[in-house]
Amino acid sequence: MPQARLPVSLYLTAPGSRFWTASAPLTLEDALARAASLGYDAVEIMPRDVDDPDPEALRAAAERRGLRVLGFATGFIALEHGLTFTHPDPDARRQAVEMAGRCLEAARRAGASFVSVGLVRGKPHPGVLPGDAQAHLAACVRECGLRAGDMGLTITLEPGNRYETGFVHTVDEALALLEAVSLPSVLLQLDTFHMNIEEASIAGAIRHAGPRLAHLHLADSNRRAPGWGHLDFGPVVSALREVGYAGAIGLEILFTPDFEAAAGQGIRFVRSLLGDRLA
Ligand code: LER
Ligand code: MN
Repeated sequence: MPQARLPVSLYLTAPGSRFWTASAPLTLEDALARAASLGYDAVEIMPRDVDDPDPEALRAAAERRGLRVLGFATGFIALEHGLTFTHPDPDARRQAVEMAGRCLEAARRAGASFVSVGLVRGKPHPGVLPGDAQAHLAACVRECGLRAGDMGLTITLEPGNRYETGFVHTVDEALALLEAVSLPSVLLQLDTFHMNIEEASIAGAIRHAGPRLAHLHLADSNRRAPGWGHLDFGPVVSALREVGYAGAIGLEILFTPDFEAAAGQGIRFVRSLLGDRLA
């Protein structure tokens, strides 16, 4: 039985977001229309805030164009509110988890299947011992994982580069956290841009993730569209096939020189590399 068509999603940030891969100055409606016309199957969203954009309105706008909303990101909790899972103040950590819970609810209402945990992990704080920070992080991710499980959603933990987050830079570190959290609703999300900085081998990291790999972000070495940097994606594809990856390919890229050119390069590259199916 051939695998269903490999979905390709485009990572969008809500207008006004402070996230550095912020979509070009397009309205979300415009970005959805262009993504659909370029042949994307789905989008992921970094909201500007809880319920911004409105989840039902986002779902309707996406579905009108034949797009699925695949996932939400929680980075806004850190970027817009300064709340993180490793904050020294227990009340700030509790608020961060509450906001992640509201992001899960928004994702459910938008028809998404996962919520990613990246920047909300935070950065080391002088008043927090490393061991305590790890314990706080595991406790917060576990609470989010329990809520996600109750809603039929997945928390995807994405190792990030050391310049953006202070914790969980590699697959090894992410697997240790998954082990500590030990919930089927908490899985891995990998990103070739981050792996190029932090891993000894991108293909090796994908193989190491194996069946825990729930989602993949693709970008080249310079976070531009794949094919516009120096990464060799051949070994990445081989590793995805070896682990039987059956998720989507998410293009999380800088929209340079402009949205159309970058997003167009992204989907053309993925389809030329993978065709319609990974298997
Ligand atoms: C988000 O998917 C990402 O890759 C990071 O830059 C922020 O968490
Ligand atoms: Mn990513």
